[in-house]
Amino acid sequence: MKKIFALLAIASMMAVACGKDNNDPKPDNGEYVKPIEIDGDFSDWAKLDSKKVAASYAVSDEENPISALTSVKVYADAQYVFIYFKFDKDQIEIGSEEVPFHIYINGDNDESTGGFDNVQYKGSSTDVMMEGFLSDGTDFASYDPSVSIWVEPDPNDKDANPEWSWSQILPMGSGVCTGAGKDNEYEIAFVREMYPVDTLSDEFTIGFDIQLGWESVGILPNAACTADNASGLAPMLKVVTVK
Ligand SMILES: [Ca+2]
Ligand SMILES: [Ca+2]
Repeated sequence: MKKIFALLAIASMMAVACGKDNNDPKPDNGEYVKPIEIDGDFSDWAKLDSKKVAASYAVSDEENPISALTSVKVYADAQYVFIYFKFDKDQIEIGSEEVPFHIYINGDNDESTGGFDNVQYKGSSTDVMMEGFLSDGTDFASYDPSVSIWVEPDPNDKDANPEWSWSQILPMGSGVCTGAGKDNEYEIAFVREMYPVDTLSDEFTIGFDIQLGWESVGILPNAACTADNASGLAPMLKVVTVK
């Protein structure tokens, strides 16, 4: 009996110790603890339950030459959408120019709303697009993008671009996101409450691109370029909110 108590005591001590190391976003007192700090230290990502993190990895650059974005991870909780990505340092020089980065969100998980379908992602039904910079031209900058919603292009308007038809809701610098980078990695926290159309669904899909000179040089998710899919389009990444 004594032995059992001793084992139970050790087990409970271990549970306490594990709990402390676990970076648990829901401590016992119910207070919200941000699971990811936007500080350019990416070790906090390793502490998340990988089953709850959506991830996408680029196909090889032989399969798809738009290859500057190599991997992305997304973790969404009730307050934030956290994004982590890695880029190819040989293609992206943070210190030499401004580096645009876009986030595309099908925030209602509804294929009948939004647009940008089959432009960069298969059937994306994108409702919201964020456009900002990772670099100010000399160093990493905090990503604080403008936010736009998709508007159906007017078929009677000769100047309308059916592939790029956005209406800006928030200007750059509104505080919708914060970001920090180091070497070839970057992390972003997007304030969920600032999503501009209704509320962001618990399940949504998302895609990303990194640009140079306003041309996409990396897109995720992506797929191999084939005869049937010359542009190497893939569906956007599905994210399920952790509650
Ligand atoms: Ca961090
Ligand atoms: Ca949609």
